[in-house]
Amino acid sequence: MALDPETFYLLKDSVQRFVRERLVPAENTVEEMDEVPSDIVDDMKELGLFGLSIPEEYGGIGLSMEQECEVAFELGQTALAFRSVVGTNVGIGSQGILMDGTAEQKEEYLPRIASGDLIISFALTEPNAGSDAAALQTRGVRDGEDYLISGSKRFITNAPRAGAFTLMARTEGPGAGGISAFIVPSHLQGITLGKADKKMGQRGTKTCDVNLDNVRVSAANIIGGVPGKGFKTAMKVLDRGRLHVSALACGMAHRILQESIAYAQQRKQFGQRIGDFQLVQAMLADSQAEFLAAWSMAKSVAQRYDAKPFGVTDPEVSMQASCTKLFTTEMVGRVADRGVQIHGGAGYINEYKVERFYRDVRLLRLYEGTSQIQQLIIGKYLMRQA
Ligand code: COS
Repeated sequence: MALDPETFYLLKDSVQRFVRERLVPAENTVEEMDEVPSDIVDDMKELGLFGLSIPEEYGGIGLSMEQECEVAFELGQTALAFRSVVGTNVGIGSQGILMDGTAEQKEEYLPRIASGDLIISFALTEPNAGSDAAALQTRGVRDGEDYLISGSKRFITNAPRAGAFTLMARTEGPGAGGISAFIVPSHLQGITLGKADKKMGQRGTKTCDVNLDNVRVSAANIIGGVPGKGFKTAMKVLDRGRLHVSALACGMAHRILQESIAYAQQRKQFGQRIGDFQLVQAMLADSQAEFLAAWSMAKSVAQRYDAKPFGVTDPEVSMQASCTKLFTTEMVGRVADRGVQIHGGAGYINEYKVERFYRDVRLLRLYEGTSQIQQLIIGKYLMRQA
């Protein structure tokens, strides 16, 4: 699946213009209001951003992983809250249905996800199951043609906006093989949302707990119709999500670098521009070199992801996706840190964008698998290969 190069070029051009002319000027509003303005969300729908990764037959744009990364890179160059509005529809919310769902599930849900009329969240994490996702405790107990689902999900991105959840629950017993993935409409009786999380950064993104108390969900809502496959679906979704997050990290690194260069060009100390000092140039150079390495890596691994059959796991590609998530998100942390350093005291002041971006990028090393989880996946693969 991929968009033809000419149409993709036009799409990318529109996204670049949208970021420059609509999103960057609204960054302060998002920070102050802790909300993405609804007219911007409408424009995102119009541009097709909710359906980037969904095939054309279901009303999406049908980008390849590499093309999706290129768009994520552009969206990464502004407040990450904008991307978060479409993020779960493009990635972790929809992809399980696309990869493993039945024909009926795809037809029922994907068109509305692609248009943005239905916001879908991914509900895996729980209070007692974060990195150890296979230990999740939310239960689905069979009751005739339905399951009764009870438990708590934590830090669920877009939950306050969601019309449905791709939700993992234990139906078959202990361990990874006991988990099933359900499509759970958010209006069902027994679902309540926790209070909005107050976060370090990424203001304008919406996360909260999702509590389920005997929520009656039809067995027909198990993704793919077969119980016990949910953990693998979740892992496949995360492989893809990790590449998307990598591209986002690279986009943000590029933006922070541009902010740092601009500041180094205009700020004068000791009678000259600080950018003329070699110690400042060294920081810029390190950031540029690391950004280039990271972005080259992300594009290259995305190409490898595209080269395998869709929805089929290649453990080598999964390992490479983890390498990419690890490297790119750690990289943007260093670039943001240097960005603040180059700005000096001004970098600690909220008026300058690097202060905000420094806080925003911290999350990239945590969600969709911490850096340590990526290391474990890589290490385990290497040991198994040997
Ligand atoms: N694609 C498909 N299947 C996968 C897979 C992948 N990328 N990774 C693992 N699996 C399969 C394994 O093959 C195994 O199947 P079998 O039992 O048939 O062999 C099963 O899933 C269990 O795998 P494993 O034994 O490796 O599971 P672990 O419990 O050891 O943990 C980690 C795996 C730690 C990698 C997983 O729990 C993880 O990714 N944790 C982080 C969760 C996360 O990213 N959360 C972020 C919040 S969601 S935004």
